[in-house]
Amino acid sequence: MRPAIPIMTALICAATASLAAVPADSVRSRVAGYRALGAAMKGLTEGVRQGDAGSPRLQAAARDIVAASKAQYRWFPQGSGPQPGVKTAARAEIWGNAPAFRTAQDNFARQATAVERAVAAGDASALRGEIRKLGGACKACHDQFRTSDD
Ligand code: ASC
Repeated sequence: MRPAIPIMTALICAATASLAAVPADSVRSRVAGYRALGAAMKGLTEGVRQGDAGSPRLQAAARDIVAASKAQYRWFPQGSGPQPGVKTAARAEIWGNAPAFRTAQDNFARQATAVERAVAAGDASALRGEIRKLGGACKACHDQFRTSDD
């Protein structure tokens, strides 16, 4: 029964390899992630514009934004950058200057949490300030790491 372990190892390795996404799949899932994030941002900003500060709807939007800010760390696997046959707005600097991209991601994640706290506190004025800073974190990353805002 000695070969049992190497065979199992080979099967597990094969299964794991088949889970590795092709670049187009990575692009598709991050675009879907950013769409959901954009929808949550819209819900948040529209709610606040209508005078809402801490409703369950706003709490859900903030929760979605925090969830996206955590998930985004998995949205840019190696090999999912610009290349022939792949349409992506992600710039090569994401991988070429990984520490700077990580800093931008961290800034966004930290500010998403600040927004969630402000929603929990229900203070409209403080919340507006945190949302403005959150938009700044989105923009900073777009300016440096995204080809265009289409
Ligand atoms: C938003 C949103 C973005 C950012 C960006 C900031 O509300 O959907 O992509 O803010 O516009 O410049």
